[in-house]
Amino acid sequence: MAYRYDRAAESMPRGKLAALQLTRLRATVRNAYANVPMHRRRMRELGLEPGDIRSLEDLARLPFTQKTDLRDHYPFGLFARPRKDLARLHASSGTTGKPTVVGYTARDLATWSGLMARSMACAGVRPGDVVHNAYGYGLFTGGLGAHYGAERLGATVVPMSGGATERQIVLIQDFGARVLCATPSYALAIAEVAEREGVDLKRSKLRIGLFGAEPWSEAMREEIQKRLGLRAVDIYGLSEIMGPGVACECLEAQAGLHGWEDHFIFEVIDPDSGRPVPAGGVGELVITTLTKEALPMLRYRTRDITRLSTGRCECGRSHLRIRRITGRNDDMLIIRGVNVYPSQIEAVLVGLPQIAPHYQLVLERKGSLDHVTVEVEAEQGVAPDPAACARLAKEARHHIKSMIGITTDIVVKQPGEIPRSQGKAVRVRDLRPRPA
Ligand code: DLL
Repeated sequence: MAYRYDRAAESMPRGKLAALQLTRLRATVRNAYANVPMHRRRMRELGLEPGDIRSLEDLARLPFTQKTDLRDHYPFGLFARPRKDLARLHASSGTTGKPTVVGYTARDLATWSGLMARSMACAGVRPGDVVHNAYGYGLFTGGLGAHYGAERLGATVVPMSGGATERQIVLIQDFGARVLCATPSYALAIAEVAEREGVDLKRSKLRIGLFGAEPWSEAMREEIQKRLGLRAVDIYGLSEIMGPGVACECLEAQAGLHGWEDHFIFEVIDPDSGRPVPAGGVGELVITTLTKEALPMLRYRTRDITRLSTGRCECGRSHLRIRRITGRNDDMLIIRGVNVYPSQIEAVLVGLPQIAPHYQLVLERKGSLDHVTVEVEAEQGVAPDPAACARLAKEARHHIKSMIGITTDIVVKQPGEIPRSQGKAVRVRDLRPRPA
């Protein structure tokens, strides 16, 4: 039977889980109300007091929290503990304005490494494994999150961070890594550099990849598995809630991310109306923390689009599953009325022969209309002559049109011309004029 990090918690009967959630939700609301003026003010405006939260259904009465709230209370305004009680700060850079700052007490850090260890074990990582950690170290939660989780699990961590790809490939082989932690786009970049150098990582000891921090598709999963010879497992998280390890797929099913319901409550809402969608419906993921001390979050709107399923998983875990995140409702592109996520275009491109899985979407305004150019790369070995490129472009254009319904221009670049990521890939270059 597969190694289980915390059997009692992971297989807890759902009734018991719900009772635990309610106790913890009430404590979280009390903490937020007593210690965070914004939460107290908002609850009072709705005529709510902590004692009004008597059942899990009452959660829906609480106001949402958004990323802008963190920015508006920069840097420490939403913390429920004095600054001197914080053991660590992380921050995520936004595209505009101030970063989002998050803080942890020592107990929060212990909870996080415990959940990361649980996630890793769920993905098939075992005590004693060598874990090659190529998530960026620093203010980004990926590096340190995976690091302490792997240590807590009893694995041996190689704290690589991103970049210096040739060196990563040497150390993966020399240290006998069984596990690779990276963004999916960086995992592909590693595969590509290895192939170029004549190294077959399929013959290394790598067996498991823990990939997350950006949207990716099933097609991308297959591609990475094929090229690195490992099982690619999806892991999810966000700094505002904790960091990586909020949810993780199990190795047994690789079919949706078990969201750790003893520490979080997951809801899916209609992003326009804010109302819950019917069970199993697609919408925006909203998360409430249940055990965070320093930064309790009430109904945080993640902007991530997905759906939940509560059906029993073959691995035996009782916690619900978050289906693959298809994109964010704020990176959703609306192109001539069609809602498009970059990951949909990726899924089409990855399926086309002779096109490498690296791409960028360039958005421009031509007249009053949005115009999309998809820059793709020919695979190694495809003739660089204009006729071959034109053929590939025509094919990609046709498939994007027929599968997604939008008209695009395709520019076929030569291998290596699309910038490679060492962390989260930049998929969209938006050159449209900003509204005044
Ligand atoms: O990306 C935490 C993380 C690190 C997760 C390493 C997994 C692995 P942030 O930088 O705050 O935190 O970005 C959070 O990244 O709201 C999603 O939009 C996206 N994201 C994270 N994991 C996934 C995933 C980290 N598995 C934002 N699939 C989230 C799709 C993901 N998108």
